[in-house]
Amino acid sequence: MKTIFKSLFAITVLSLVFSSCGNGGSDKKSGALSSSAAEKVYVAPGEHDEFYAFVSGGFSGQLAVYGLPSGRLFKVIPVFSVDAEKAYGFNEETKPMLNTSHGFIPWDDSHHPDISQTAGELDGRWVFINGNNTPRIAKIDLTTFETTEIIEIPNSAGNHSSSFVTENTEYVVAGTRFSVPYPQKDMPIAEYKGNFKGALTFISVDPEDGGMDIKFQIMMPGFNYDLSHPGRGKSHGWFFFTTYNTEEANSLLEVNASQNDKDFIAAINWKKIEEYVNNGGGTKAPTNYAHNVYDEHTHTATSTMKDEILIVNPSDVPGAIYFLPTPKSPHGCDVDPSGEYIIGSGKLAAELTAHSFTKMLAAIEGEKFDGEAYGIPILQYEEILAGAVKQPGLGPLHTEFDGKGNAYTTFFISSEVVKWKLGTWEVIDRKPTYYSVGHLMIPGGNSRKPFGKYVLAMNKITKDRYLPTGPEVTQSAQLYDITGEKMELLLDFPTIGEPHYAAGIPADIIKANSKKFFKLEENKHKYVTKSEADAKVVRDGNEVHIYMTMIRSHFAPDNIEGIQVGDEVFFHVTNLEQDYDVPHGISMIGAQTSELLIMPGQTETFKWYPKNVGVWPFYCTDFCSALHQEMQGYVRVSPKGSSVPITFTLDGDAVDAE
Ligand code: K7E
Ligand code: CUA
Repeated sequence: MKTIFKSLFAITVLSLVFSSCGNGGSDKKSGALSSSAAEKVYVAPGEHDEFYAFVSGGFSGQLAVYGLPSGRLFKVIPVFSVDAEKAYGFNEETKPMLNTSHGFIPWDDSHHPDISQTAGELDGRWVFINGNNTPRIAKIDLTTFETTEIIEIPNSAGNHSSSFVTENTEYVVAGTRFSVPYPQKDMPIAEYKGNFKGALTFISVDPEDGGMDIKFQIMMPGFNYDLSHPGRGKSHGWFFFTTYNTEEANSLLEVNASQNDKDFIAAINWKKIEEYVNNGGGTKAPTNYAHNVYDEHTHTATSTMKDEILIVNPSDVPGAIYFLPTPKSPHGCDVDPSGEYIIGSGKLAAELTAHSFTKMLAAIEGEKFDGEAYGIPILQYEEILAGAVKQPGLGPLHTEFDGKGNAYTTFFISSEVVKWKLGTWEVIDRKPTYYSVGHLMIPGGNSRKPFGKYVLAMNKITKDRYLPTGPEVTQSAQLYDITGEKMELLLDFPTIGEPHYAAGIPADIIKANSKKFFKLEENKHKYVTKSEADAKVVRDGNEVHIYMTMIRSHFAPDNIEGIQVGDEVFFHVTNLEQDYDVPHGISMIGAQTSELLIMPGQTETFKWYPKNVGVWPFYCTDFCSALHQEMQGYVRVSPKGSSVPITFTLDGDAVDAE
């Protein structure tokens, strides 16, 4: 987004962009903090943070887990991108997680994590996140902190107005940023207008196991659908999506998509559409998308291709979809905890617009329409407007809420967080960010019950804030105390990739459920080895399967002979430990994968193609005990067709393969 905004605003507010990006000097000195700020973020050795923050990795495709208020990084959870540290996408078990209708896609751009809710409050079961580029939604299990499901979104392109949950996690919702031909076909791009479609996808979530399934997809007019949020409380049952490019331009959008004085927020009565669909409504259409599920007991993912989807056209369900005119290419779309106010952040607008849900319903009832777009009624702006925050800053992007009647909005161009009051629309405070802030996050700020103690601002530019690291410098988060009338900057900390959005939650909701290890007796992996006595090596043509175990501080088997150049060697490795925090790793010289990092009770597999005759070592990659350096083994590789039989050593004794 950095690029988009730079070019977008360069036209009109070049000087502001530069002054806001800052270059040290007085701005930097204003960052000097009182010692009380240091105390507020200091988490003593051995103490735990009060909150988890799940911060998206943006172009890293991952999700990083930090503690707040300390800003300490605990884990990077691999989601849409392969991760050599954890073997995600490298071992045979997780490769299916990255399967799509375009084949194996080892990367994506992850933007918006959202934590599951029950009755509008965070329940800490799962966190969902979108992959923008090859449209996908992932689910991370918050007992294991592992990605356990990825569903591809067909008919979508630039899956950006995603992935936000309704207040009982009935649905996780995904909207397309780019409209595309539907169905996809070879056609002139110049014929975009009126012919492309924007798909909004409602993915049901099983309340028991969290299983995702595309329930229906609404084929909207060919606008860009930028961000979205569910209604909550009184507006539960509705979903709101910002749109831009209602001009339906297909070239030089920075000019051509900034023509209309107002674009729209699309208000979708999903309950009404759900009812329609449950009664047999909608049209089944052929499609092709991947649904990938990781099973914690087999420790293995499977990928299933789906070939059908239920399509709903807006005209099929009259009275379910309306357009709320909203000034100037709105980006963020945020709903306050009461569900009454729908905030649209017009990137080019002088004020911040708040629509009233109550007035929206009245306007629908009274048919206060101002024409229509592709058959969808446009409500009269004045009839639905709750109020506007006047001259709040430049380039508003995103808003969060503290649950005490205040809202906090980020301003990309003027690089600040502005606190304002819901209902009176007055600005209460503003604090600079360093620099060019995108999203901000208050733990639970996306639910009916925010925990309004801190706000975390996520910044795009950090020049001069940290030690230089060549042309690429880190992006950054900044933590503010929001317990008082005025915000107080407490902390800067660097982030992984580009942090777009984040989701925060009190640690107490999650930490008691955090899994400590996998039970070996529950391990149903196809190639599990549950004891050293069962370890073996089996040749099947040119495939060799090594059933291996690991425990402090040895592998079984450790020496293996009878492998030949040209074999396809599978290492199926089970960690026999049944204790917290005792992973072992394994790496093999010349293997074209990463190492594997295997948790206690877990089995993982990698393939090795021996190319050269000789005796080749493997070793444990995780310093697991005082004798970690002794945790090693050898594979003897003979020429193709050699008569050396398969043998291996178990517990120091040579064993012949049966
Ligand atoms: Cu504003 Cu992708 Cu939510 Cu980035 S988006 S900032
Ligand atoms: Cu096992 Cu080091």
